[in-house]
Amino acid sequence: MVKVPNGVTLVVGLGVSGRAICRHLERLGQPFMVADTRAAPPGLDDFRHAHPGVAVHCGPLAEVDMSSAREVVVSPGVDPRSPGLAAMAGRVSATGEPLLIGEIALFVRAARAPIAAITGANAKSTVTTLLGEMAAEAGRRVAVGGNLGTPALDLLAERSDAELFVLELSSFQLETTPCLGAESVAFLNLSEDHLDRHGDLAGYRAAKQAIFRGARHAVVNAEDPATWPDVSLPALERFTTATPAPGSEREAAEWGIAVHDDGKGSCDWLMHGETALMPAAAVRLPGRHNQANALAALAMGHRLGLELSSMRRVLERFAGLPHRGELVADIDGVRWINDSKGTNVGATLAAIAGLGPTLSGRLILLAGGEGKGADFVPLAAPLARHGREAILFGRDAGRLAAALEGAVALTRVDDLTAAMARAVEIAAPGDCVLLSPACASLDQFTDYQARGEAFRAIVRRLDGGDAP
Ligand code: UMA
Ligand code: ADP
Repeated sequence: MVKVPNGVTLVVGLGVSGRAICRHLERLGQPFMVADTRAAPPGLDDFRHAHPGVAVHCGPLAEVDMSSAREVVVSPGVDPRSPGLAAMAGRVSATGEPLLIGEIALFVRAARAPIAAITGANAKSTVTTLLGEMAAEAGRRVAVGGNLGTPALDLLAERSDAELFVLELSSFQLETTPCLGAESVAFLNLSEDHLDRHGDLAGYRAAKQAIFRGARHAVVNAEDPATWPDVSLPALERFTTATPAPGSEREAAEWGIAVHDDGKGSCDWLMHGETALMPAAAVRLPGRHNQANALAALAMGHRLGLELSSMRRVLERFAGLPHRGELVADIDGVRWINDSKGTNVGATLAAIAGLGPTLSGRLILLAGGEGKGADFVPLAAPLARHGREAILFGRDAGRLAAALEGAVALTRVDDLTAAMARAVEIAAPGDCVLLSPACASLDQFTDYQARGEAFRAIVRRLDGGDAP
């Protein structure tokens, strides 16, 4: 048994967050040691080199006696309910602070500028990036990171002059954050993901509800009650892309879409209550789901005092992040779209529903990988409406096929390369070949970026006239 000495902090995990936690504790002069459940975590030698003298335990956490630790700071990829840690859950310090926390709890303690935080099953990175760009465009010294990009604790050191932090937060980060205390938060949507960790949708939702703790303003999805807070908050606003009933007045706290005539003709506009903000078609990101994302970012930016003109400029120019609905090429009238970040059913549903109605042809869906225990049946109806064929690969291809049977033509292949070869055979002008796997990539790729890069590389070869 390895004992954490009295007053020493235990950092669990040697990944990106774990290393940021170590750097932060070092800056504070707080003694710490590290444990990682893996026998040989990647980058261990580099770590020892960067932190000589820091004790590191590799192997089961049940071998670590943490009863005297000052506190235990866990990385997001480590389940706080796992053996060895579960006993620490619910324990508090002499001053009543939980002893088992995550990186974001340390961040909240040290941050000296307001926090704007975004969570949801999907669209977090898009909305986080939009809001960060809007704040920068409005001249704010803004630092953006968290689950996306730079780990939150590194922002404190790298951007010590920041007057605003914009953080993307995952359910894993939120469930170990006792009180975020953000100036403005958004809970964008909820659909099945990470069920292998959270057990069921209720567990996933409960973890994400932590974003509301201590929040002074929140933005939620009017069409998704699961995003509404369980607690009462000082200020609550909603966004919706549903068409308002004819003649109905939009509430002042609602951000939505309505037909508006600016004197040059009438079309759909993004609205705040009864105030028209900008034509929906001027948002560069395609599809209704991205208009929802624009509304959420506008609502948060408004609360943070950003001028509408700056926010509009960003929405007019922002073309999207790689691997999220990215048009890679149009080859002989067939559009090839990389949505490799569609790693769960909700994201793939949004991609099919957003793209399907825009096609003169049909949709060819490339899907499969690690399904994380999700129910794929919701994909059947939109595929029946818009699909030519679903081409399935990877570990959960069989589960996908069982869920989609009868709704759309199905082909099972070994991998993405074979899926793309099949797509070439069946695609007709006006069609769209969409890689939106509804699954994680880890069975066949290192991550979703590698999967998206593989798709891009094959499409580029096709564009040059080669077979995949
Ligand atoms: N691991 C162990 N034992 C350990 C520590 C880690 O087996 O003791 C495993 C985990 O189970 C996981 C992997 O190692 O498979 C990485 O875990 P980690 O906690 O060390 O992860 P980090 O490298 O610190 O990266 C994390 C986020 N990853 C996860 O939450 C899994 C990164 O988000 C995030 O960018 C980074 O912190 C900085 O904050 C990635 C992610 O996939 C993009 N997030 C999930 C998502 O977006 O859906 C939540
Ligand atoms: P996250 O950071 O939450 O994973 P991203 O911005 O990276 O979110 O987008 C992930 C996926 O979500 C993409 O595949 C994208 O097509 C899909 N998506 C984008 N907007 C929405 C939305 N409003 N609702 C559901 N899915 C969406």
